[in-house]
Amino acid sequence: MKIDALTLFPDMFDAVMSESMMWKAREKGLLDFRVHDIRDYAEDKHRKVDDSPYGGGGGMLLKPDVLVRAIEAVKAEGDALVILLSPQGRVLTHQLADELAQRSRLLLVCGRYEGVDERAIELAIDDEISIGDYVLTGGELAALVLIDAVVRLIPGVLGAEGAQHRDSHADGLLEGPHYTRPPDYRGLGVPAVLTSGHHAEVDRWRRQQALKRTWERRPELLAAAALSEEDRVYLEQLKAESSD
Ligand code: 4H4
Repeated sequence: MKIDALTLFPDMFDAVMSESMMWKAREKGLLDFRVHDIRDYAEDKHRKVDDSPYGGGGGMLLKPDVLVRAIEAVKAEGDALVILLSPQGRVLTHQLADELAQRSRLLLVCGRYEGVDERAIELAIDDEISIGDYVLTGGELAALVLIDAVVRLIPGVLGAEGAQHRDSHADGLLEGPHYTRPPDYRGLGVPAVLTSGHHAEVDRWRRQQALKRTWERRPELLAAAALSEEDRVYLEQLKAESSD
């Protein structure tokens, strides 16, 4: 997969894109990542990339001509799905990350200031994606979140094949509790089923814990989750117990 990032702050990507998972993905040839500085596409002598909004209101916007020129230059190297990171986008979910992981090339446009001139969006943006309903100072952190969530789903990037597809949210549920050594920590033990050696019982317990935690913390996820009849029976038991 190729991912290009268009940004005014290319240095922001260095540390994260050189850390273990990303570095291994790049070394394995599973990820080709490149950063491009939007300012390189400003043609005036002051390399101006922003300007004040028509109609007033303060703040600055990314100029359409500079941004479209930058996007078209990067796309000239190969077609890509052009994504603007912005609060106006549809919110990133596991399912959306999984869809993006199937793509051969993504071009991530990192907004700055108060946003982007609408004509650049109309002419050159394919999709707007938000990482959540809050406003950041720039789209770079959002782009890094999206890259992390997508790249880890590329087959071969993470060790245990397929493990990431059993992650929290992968099946529409939150994950339940996890435990590791020591067996007793400050008087707190480990659920006996986890040391029983009964793998089927462990799987059942983990599924029930995931259902319980999802019901308690994010009940709205249950409507879209793929639930078995056994899952539904367990949830009914939970609801009955809670109303006692
Ligand atoms: C864009 C800030 C638009 C404000 C921006 C506006 C996010 C997010 C984000 C820098 C850019 C901000 N990007 N998910 N959340 N004027 N980006 O906040 O439309 O409010 O991805 S505005």
